[in-house]
Amino acid sequence: MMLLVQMMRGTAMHAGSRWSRSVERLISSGRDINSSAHHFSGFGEACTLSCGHGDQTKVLITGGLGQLGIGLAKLLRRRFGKNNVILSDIRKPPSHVYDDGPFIFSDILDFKNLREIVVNNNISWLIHYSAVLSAVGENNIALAKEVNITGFHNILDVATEHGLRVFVPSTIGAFGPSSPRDPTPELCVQRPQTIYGVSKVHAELMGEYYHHRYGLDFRCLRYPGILSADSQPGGGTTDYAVQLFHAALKTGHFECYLRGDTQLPMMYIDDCVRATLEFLEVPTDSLPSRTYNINAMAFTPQELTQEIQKVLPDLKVTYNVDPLRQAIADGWPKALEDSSARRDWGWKHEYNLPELVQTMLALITQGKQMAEAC
Ligand code: VAH
Repeated sequence: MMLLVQMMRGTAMHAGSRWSRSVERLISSGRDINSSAHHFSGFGEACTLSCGHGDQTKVLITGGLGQLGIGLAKLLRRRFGKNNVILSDIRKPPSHVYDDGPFIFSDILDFKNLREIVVNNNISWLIHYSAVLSAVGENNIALAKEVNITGFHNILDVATEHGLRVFVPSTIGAFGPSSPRDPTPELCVQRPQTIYGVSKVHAELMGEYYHHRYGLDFRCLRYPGILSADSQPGGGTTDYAVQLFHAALKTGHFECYLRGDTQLPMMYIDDCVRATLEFLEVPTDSLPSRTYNINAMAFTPQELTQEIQKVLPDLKVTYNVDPLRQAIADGWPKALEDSSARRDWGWKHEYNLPELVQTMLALITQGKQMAEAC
């Protein structure tokens, strides 16, 4: 705890004296920040129990260098063993990624390459994180179609050919302005107005078709906006929430591209990756559905700002609305209804807004201190 206290003091000093008073207030409040930083040591015990008996789950994660891949790989490596989880992407990763476990080049648009990887590495689970997200997709529709539709078809065909368990994330973006919005039920009208949302509805429907037609073990969770401290989101509409935390600690000011009253469903990355693993471990015959909503919290930029100001009261947020991303957000759910996941496979979130704010501020502070120490 003391180390973290010094780290936060150090960051505050860097940001100017008025920030040190804010951070001092946090420290003197005696909040035990460390305990809110989630640990998966429980899987460590499971790993020594199960991995020693030749647990043959071999996982390939595509799009592994995006916001979620590295966090998911960490969790799966604790569960199945470091060398049984292969991270892949078309980009060269930072050097530490090579140290953390197997990393290979994989291009989902190259069916032959994908097939070779699956066969040569005896893959049994395929987690498909490659995607062009909402805002980037609206500015490059051809790329979004190529990656999110053609690439996805390759994934489906390789998974079916080799009898893999395949996970493809969907999103709140799979709903549109004509869907019920608060909350959005699992089964309802889906007429999204982004190429990202259209491609994800296509993925849900095609995955379920392959399940019923060929027996493919297809699984899909509709993710809310995901927040993570040590990885950047990749050009979506919910990215403001992550950017706000970094700005709060760096300069104390953030210009938000959404209106202050724009409520969106959000989730902390640890809940997201844990939900994904728990869902993937359910025996396929025990799942009544293939596609589920999962929900944790929902907030507006104003509500997030107010929660952070409880720790950093001098934080200033101004608004400069981006019409494209505001229009996208205005067509998305305000909250997801997720009772089916809670009933069918015991989904339960652990992070609400206060825990999110404590954890994000603590982890970003730690990250800055470590970067400055190098
Ligand atoms: C986006 N972060 O904003 C992604 C996500 C729920 C939204 O799919 O596009």
